[in-house]
Amino acid sequence: MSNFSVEELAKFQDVFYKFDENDDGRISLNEAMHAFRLLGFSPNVGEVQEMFTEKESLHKGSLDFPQFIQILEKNLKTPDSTEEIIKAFETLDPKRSGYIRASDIYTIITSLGDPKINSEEVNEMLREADVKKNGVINYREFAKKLGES
Ligand SMILES: [Ca+2]
Repeated sequence: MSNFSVEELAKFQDVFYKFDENDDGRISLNEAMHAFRLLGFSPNVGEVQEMFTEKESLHKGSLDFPQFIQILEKNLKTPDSTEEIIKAFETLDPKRSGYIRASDIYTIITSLGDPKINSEEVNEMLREADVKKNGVINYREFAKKLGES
């Protein structure tokens, strides 16, 4: 049903239900926007609203968990800023050292599914970015380079 791992889904669920204060399994547009930001996603309001109208649900003006996930998935596929890419890298760098393994960067970039970048190009960029040739990359620099490409 989704491209997310079990761990990610558990985290999303956690946040979703945290915002669902009255426990009816649905959150409002405002709550949803807060939840997205908390999770490091930044869909625009229009896009989220579109989801509401598309669904024509009985519960206009609120999202259930599957809809919430659908919006996250859409945004995963179209990262719109360097900041978002950096956030994705940071999840693998809990100590905020600024460096992660090239192989992890590769996994993240290819899972973002950006059609503009193919895996060959990612490999090439990683080789260039690995200045110390130790398989570890300064991911902020790398994200900036990606944004420029
Ligand atoms: Ca609710």
